[in-house]
Amino acid sequence: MITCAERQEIVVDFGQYQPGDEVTLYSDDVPIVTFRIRDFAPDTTTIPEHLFDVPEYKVDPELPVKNVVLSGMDEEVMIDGKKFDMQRIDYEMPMGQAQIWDITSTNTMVGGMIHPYHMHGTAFQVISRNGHAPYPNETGLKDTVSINPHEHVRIKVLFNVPGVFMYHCHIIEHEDGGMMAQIKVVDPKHPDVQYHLMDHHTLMKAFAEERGVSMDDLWLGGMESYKKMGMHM
Ligand SMILES: [Cu+2]
Repeated sequence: MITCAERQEIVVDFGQYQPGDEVTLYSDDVPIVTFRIRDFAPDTTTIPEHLFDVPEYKVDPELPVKNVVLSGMDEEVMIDGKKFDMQRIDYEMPMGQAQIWDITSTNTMVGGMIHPYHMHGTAFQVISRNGHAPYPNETGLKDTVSINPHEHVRIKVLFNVPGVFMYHCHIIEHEDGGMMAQIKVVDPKHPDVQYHLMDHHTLMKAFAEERGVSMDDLWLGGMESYKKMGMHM
């Protein structure tokens, strides 16, 4: 299975088809994409046995395991018990040092829900699922990994660039509803760099001006979620 935003590189062999044939890729019963076969030349390329060397990140023994808890459904989605706040840094870590992150989902409602956990600014390595080896198709570097209910997925995280980055569930209703957090990656050579974090009022004002409407008439996905939770956005 591939969850939303997960990337896969796939080679499809259309060699058994004829020009004029149509081939449709389905996800369960839903057609995703239709290929219309036209004239084509044979391609005798063979796929190499070994595709990619996964870099061996050495985990820094000084960095403890960082836990991330994805919780809730609908309006109540959160990371580590908090909804996203544009002006809050949720975690800091040094640039250039690898750390193990343990991502879990406490969500078991309606048979459970998978959260595709995504990180900006880096590519991580999946090292285990509930203590077992990851799926064969997730042994390369990734930026999104599926988290099943009550599962603990351990990943090795290493940032090579300083800055402020997001980590979040990649289901759009969940990220809009606040299942997002921010990490500040600190370059040990320049630990005092300050970042200006955008505030919601400035953002909404700019949107309103761009669209030529009053701020009261603006609506952004996710705002209702914050309101229903009794939070100011
Ligand atoms: Cu989610």
